[in-house]
Amino acid sequence: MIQPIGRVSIIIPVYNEALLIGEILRRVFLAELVDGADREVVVVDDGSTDGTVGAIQQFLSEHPGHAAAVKVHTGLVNHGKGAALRAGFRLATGDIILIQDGDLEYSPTDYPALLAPFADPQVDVVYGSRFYNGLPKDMRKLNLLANLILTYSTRVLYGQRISDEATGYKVFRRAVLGRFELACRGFEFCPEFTGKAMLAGIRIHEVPIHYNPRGILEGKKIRATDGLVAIYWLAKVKSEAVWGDAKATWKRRRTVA
Ligand SMILES: Nc1nc2c(ncn2[C@@H]2O[C@H](COP(=O)(O)OP(=O)(O)O)[C@@H](O)[C@H]2O)c(=O)[nH]1
Ligand SMILES: [Mg+2]
Repeated sequence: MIQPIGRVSIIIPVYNEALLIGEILRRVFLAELVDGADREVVVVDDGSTDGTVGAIQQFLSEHPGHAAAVKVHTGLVNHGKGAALRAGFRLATGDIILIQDGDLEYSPTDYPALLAPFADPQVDVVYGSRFYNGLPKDMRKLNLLANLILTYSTRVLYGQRISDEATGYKVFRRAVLGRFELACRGFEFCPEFTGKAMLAGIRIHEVPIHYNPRGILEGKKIRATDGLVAIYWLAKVKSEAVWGDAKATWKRRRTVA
């Protein structure tokens, strides 16, 4: 059975992206989706100091036709990418949530490929994989290593073979958010979401995507320490589940005895 896709909520977390946010918004609106789908764009800024909010307003005044499809959430205090995403999810009304980073590392021309699998009602989560067809060009060695370790740790801890755990392109049915709670504030959104989705028995589908890496000088905020925090979160989510199961079994035994 083929299921039509309704609204796609594109969530864009931005922190100090004044130079790029206008261009990414332009690309987001230019991009094709899939037949029958329409888009809603939710931009979440928390405490940017470089004029990002002004750049968003400028885009909207130059493209009044898009304004009705854009929600802008701003906060004065910086809480991190995870907190921004969770704020965005609360504002989203679409059937499908698509996370779009506010830089130019990921290309909205991949939307049709990312959305097509949802025609199958069995598919709940799709990741765009940077490693599907081998190693991406120009990724820094340390980044590459961190990504490979994270993906390998996911396989070992959760038993599901995916090729790119930390990808920015994570797309899922909004209903998935009702199946587990998220507590992340920073970059640990990725391991928390992956771990909890896998524990909920959800199979993560992957499609190949394009990737154009940027460096710290170009505004990248993630650091090597975030890779360590991500591995910690993969292990934490898993161990909390194992511990929770053990406690439940112990309680059941005590009630029976
Ligand atoms: N709202 C918000 N967005 C953030 C924060 N940190 C990073 N981002 C955004 O998250 C996206 C990914 O950040 P980036 O540094 O490129 O990390 P990477 O692509 O995961 O390596 C970009 O759009 C950033 O602007 C934050 O503290 N708050
Ligand atoms: Mg990025």
